[in-house]
Parts: sequence; structure tokens; C-alpha cells
Amino acid sequence: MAKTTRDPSRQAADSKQDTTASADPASIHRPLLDVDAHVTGVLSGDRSVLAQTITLVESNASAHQKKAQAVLKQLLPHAGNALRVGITGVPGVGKSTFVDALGTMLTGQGHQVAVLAIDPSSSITGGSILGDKTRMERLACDPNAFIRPSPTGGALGGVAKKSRETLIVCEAAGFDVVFVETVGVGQSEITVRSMVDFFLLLMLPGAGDALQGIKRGVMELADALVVNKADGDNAHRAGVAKAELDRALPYLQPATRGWKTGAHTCSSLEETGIAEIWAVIRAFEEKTKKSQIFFERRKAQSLEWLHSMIDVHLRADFYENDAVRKRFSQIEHSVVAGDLPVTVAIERLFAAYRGR
Ligand SMILES: Nc1nc2c(ncn2[C@@H]2O[C@H](COP(=O)(O)OP(=O)(O)OP(=O)(O)O)[C@@H](O)[C@H]2O)c(=O)[nH]1
Ligand SMILES: [Mg+2]
Repeated sequence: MAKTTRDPSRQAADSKQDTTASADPASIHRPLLDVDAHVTGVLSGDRSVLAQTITLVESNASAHQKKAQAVLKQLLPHAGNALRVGITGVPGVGKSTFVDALGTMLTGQGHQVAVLAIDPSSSITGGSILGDKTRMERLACDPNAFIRPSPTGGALGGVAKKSRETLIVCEAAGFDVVFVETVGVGQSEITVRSMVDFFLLLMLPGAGDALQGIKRGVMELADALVVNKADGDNAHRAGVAKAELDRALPYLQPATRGWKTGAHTCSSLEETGIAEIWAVIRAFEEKTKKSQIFFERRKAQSLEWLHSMIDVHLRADFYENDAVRKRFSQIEHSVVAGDLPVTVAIERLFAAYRGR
């Protein structure tokens, strides 16, 4: 269990500045939670506290971030026990339908399933197209499942930071399988790859164009290539696409040392091939745990996270620096006008940043 030592001075400060509740409409009539209440609530699997804790973790307000860090620090020793599975693929390939089908199968077997979404567009538009609960109808009302749409706001790095922290919170709450869904349109696949154990690329059936403009690099991130919608008129085309992938796979770099990425077909709608894909995921887990590669990857991911967070913090610190901001537009102007070489501009900006 979590330590229950209380820090009255911090609690007082927190309650004074805390506006978490107003950010979450559902919590308007809820009392504010202190750090211990967040920790014990999450550890006991209380869904309402879980949702409030994720809201706290996602908040950008500095008072919330301080409190969130205190909560996360206590939750961390209880995290890490889930199998983390990333799902990517072009818009409409059936990611949510697939997760609904597989997730429902798993809760039926006694698993606790959490679904997180990383939506690269939310960092631009502030909207959240992924993790749409209506596309996961059964999981959305399954007591053994929890769906969290993508956090909004901030650059992809910021969204990913929040998602990683949300993952820790979900694991501490006892979820033993966590799916991370992201739309396959670029950088977000790499981000998700860096936070999951197994990465699955969903593809569309289509003879002759099995590669579907999906970059080789993305295919090389995947531990399984799955042709979805293998039903009705598409069943045959899905088989052809799989055969084509089978032929292409020997020429691709495998994503995980000691694991042969395979091609598979399934229908998320008719729920065929889903159990077989889960068997592949479990075989992967068993094999990579035995060879230690599973644990080595997790360690490498923690380090990668540390370094990417240093980047995020340094960037923010630089751009928010008063001296930098004061000089920024003038220097930008001079660079654009061709009056100032970029190298000199950098020297001046960093001199300002360092207070020289
Ligand atoms: N025939 C068939 N249709 C499917 C299958 N899986 C999904 N679909 C349909 O494809 C459409 C898109 O499915 P989603 O699960 O929302 O796809 P997605 O990849 O999550 O989409 P985004 O989140 O928008 O990127 C829906 O109309 C689904 O009903 C399948 O196995 N067979
Ligand atoms: Mg979706």
C-alpha cells in the first residue's frame, strides 16, 4: 500500500490553489482530493478517483503539476505490471473496433483493460478525435474496462508525457492490459512505440497495394501486421494482402530482437482472428520475458522518456524566458531580413537566456 504520511503544509497550499474540480465538469460537486486520497483511491481501483487523478495529471496548471508529481511518485512503485499494447493504422482502418473486440474478449477472461489514445491532431486543433467512446460501445460500459480519450493541448511531446503518466496511474489502479491507440499519420507512431511492449499495425485489405503507402519505417516498428476487415467481399483480398506481406516481411528489419514479425488477418466486426492475435501477443510476451528483452526495452524506454522530457522542459524554459522573449521578435526580424546570421542569433538568444 501507499505511504500515508501527510504533509499538512503542502495540503494547505494545494487546497488554496486547487481548481482541478472546475476543469472537470463531472467533479463540480465533488470534494477536492488531497494527495493521499488520490493515491489510496487509485490503488483501490476507485473509478471516480482514477478519472480525477488523470484530470489532475493532465492539467497544465503549475499547482496541479506539483500535486500530480507527488501522487505519481507514490503510485510509481505500484505501476509497471500491465502488458502495454500499441495499436496504429490509417484513419478508419478499425483500430477502435479492434480494441473493442479484443478488449471485450479479455474482460470476459477476467482481465482489467484500459484504453488510452494519443491523437497527434489534438496537439494542433485542441480537439480529440480518438478514443471516441461511441466507437468502443461495449468497452465503454464494461465495468472491467476504462477508456481515456487523448489529452488535448500542447505539442505531441506534451500529449505523450501526459499519456505516459496516465499509463502509470492506470497500472497502479490494477489494469493488467493497456491499449494505446494512435492514428497512423507520422510522428505519433514513434511516440507510442516508445511507451509500449508490443506494437501492432492494423492494415486494410487490398491486393497489389498491401503496403498502402505505409512507410517502411512504420512497418519496421511493428511486432505484428494485421489485415483487418477480412470479412464479406474483403475476405479474399485480405488473404492476398497477407500473402503479399508475408513475402515482404523477410526484407524488413524486425522491431524486436529475437521476434519474427508476422502477418495476420482478422475481422474486428465479426470477431474472427481476434483470439489468434491475442495468442501472438502472449507468445511475444513469454518469449521476450524469457530472453530479458522485454525488461531491457522497458529500461531503455524509461531513459528515452527522461531525455525527451529534458527536451520538452528545456524548450519550454527557453521560450518562456523573459529575456529571450524580450529580444525574440527583433532577432527573428533581423534573421528574416538577412541582417543577422542564424549562428549569431543563437549566440545572442542563449546569452539572453543565460542572463549574460
Ligand atoms: N467490414 C468491417 N468493417 C469494420 C471492421 N472494423 C472496423 N470496421 C468499420 O470501419 C469503420 C472505422 O472503424 P473504427 O474502429 O472507428 O476505425 P479507427 O481506425 O479507430 O478510426 P479513427 O479512430 O478515426 O482513426 C467503422 O465503420 C467500423 O464499423 C471489420 O473488421 N470489418
Ligand atoms: Mg479510433
